[in-house]
Amino acid sequence: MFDINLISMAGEPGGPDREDGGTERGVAIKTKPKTKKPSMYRVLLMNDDYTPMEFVVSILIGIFNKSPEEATRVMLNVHQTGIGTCGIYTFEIAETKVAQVMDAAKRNQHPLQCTLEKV
Ligand code: TYC
Repeated sequence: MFDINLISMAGEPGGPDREDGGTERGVAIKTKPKTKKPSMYRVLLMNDDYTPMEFVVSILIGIFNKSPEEATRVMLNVHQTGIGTCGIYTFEIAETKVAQVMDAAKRNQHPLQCTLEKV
């Protein structure tokens, strides 16, 4: 997004009153890129009593790009506390990963639940 900022206008208060015989007239503008950080979303995995630990680890490796060691650590944290973070992403990516987890769980008939929350 670009914002057009008025700098000054010849002949106006604060403007550049030129006595050098310049012939340019009108408005001086500059464009400033307006950068806005995207909102971030935490993808959460819920514990349940039935989804096999190995399945959760495979989800964390395959969808969240974790190493086997990190995937095991995250899975055990969810298993012990009831909930845990898989990662933090922009909305579209977070939403896609939640859908991928839910789809894989459904296809394999596991009750695994995954949601997102705004950071
Ligand atoms: N609690 C499950 C078991 O004992 C393992 C598990 C871990 C399930 C994490 C879901 O998000 C989960 N088989």
